[in-house]
Amino acid sequence: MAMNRTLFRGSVVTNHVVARITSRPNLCTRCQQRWSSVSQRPGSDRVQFPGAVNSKFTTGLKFQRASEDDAMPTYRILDQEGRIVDGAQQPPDITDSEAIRLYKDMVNVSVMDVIMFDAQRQGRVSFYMVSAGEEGIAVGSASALSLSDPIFAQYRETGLFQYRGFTHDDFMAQLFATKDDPGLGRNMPVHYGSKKLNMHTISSPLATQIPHAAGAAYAVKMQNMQNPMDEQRVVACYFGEGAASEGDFHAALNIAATRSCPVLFVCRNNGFAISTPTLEQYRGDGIASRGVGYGIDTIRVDGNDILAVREVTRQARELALKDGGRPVLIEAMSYRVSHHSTSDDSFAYRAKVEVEDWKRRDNPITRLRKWMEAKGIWDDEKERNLRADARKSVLTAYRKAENEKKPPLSSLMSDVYAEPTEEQKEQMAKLRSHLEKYPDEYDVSEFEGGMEGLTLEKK
Ligand SMILES: Cc1ncc(C[n+]2csc(CCOP(=O)(O)OP(=O)(O)O)c2C)c(N)n1
Ligand SMILES: [Mg+2]
Repeated sequence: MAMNRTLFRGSVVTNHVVARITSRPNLCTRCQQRWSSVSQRPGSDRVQFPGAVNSKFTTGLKFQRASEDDAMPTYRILDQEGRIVDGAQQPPDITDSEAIRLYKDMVNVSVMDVIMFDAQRQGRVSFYMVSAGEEGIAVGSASALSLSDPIFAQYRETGLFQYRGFTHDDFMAQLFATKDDPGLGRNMPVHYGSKKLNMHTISSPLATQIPHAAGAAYAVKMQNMQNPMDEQRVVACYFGEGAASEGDFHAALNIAATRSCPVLFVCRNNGFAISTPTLEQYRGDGIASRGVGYGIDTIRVDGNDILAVREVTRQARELALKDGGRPVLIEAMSYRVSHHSTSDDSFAYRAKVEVEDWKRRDNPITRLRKWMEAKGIWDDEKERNLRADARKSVLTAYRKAENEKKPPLSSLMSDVYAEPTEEQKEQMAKLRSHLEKYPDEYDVSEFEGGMEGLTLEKK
């Protein structure tokens, strides 16, 4: 019998196939007015305190206990075997070619991840983080966004970049910190960004992107209002459940809710914040319950089911644009199959058998593959070709980037002040004389322009 309940840490998968986005209670318009005066009417059955305008009076003294409530259900379309769970529902709204595209993007991410994880082990790059097990969340949600929707990501959403059109050359330029890296090698590997693709650069301090996204969504709301004939945009913001423990998460959700900002908060709940399992991170019902707490329309989805993630994101985007805008929270349940990063050995804090079990039992890539095979649009030969092509493309870009020049030496100090300061000029002069004094110790030829690249000029 097919398993229809998968235990994510702290939640249960159900076969509910209606994308039931848990909506905030229907407040009357008067209650939503900022300056409305609330007074208690004689005989009213509910509280009219300004802080809880729709609460019924009760004589029963009962503490609300989260542990007694059912966990929010987890929406899915496919089961672990890639079969449609509920045949009575509309079939997935996706063309064969789009499904194949999603599949190819997930495989490309996973092939690159394996190569780059090994590259770090060989000392070719300093650091790397894989998305193993979570490729479906990034690729599936990206496919339901508009290319013009600004994205604020964490670091385990490589599939977003892949789907939007980041090439293997783009990935490698950042990973090897070449002259073609728009960040000029100032960030750690995997901190991608792309102005062209409307993707803000990833930042290491956890959760900082969440208030940024709420603020950007407020700006986008204004633009949507001022230019109603233009394509209406939303902001998409990604983070892990661990990042949701930061104060920034709470501030961002509250401001987005109170200012009705069109932003999709997409939380990847993969069971861990490095070595801290979710059981030790919180006691509530995942991250989804927090969305409801902030009055935000919220849904939980099976992150290993890419078709479900795509459908939920599509509907969430529509909802976020309704009535001038509002935030929506999506909690995508998954499991972090790999170590946290190349700096981590997860078998120090979790059993290998648990990881092997997840790998064998459930995976967004194999799930979609099974669905496509049953439809007759995928087979072993296509699979072999896809993997061979992906590997070849990654390795070609890898070799090219490895031999590429580094950013010019001046990038050590450029972009700090509009005009170079006297102090900066002095430091550059000192650096120049040091390099000239010890030419055998420093190979400046690997930096673009060599010694010429030391000139600190106004752009
Ligand atoms: C403010 C801050 N605190 C701590 C860290 C160290 N740190 C990096 S990743 C991470 C875990 C984040 O977990 P989660 O948000 O669930 O993302 P996941 O790695 O599971 O994808 C921690 C604690 C950090 N980068 N920034
Ligand atoms: Mg996590």
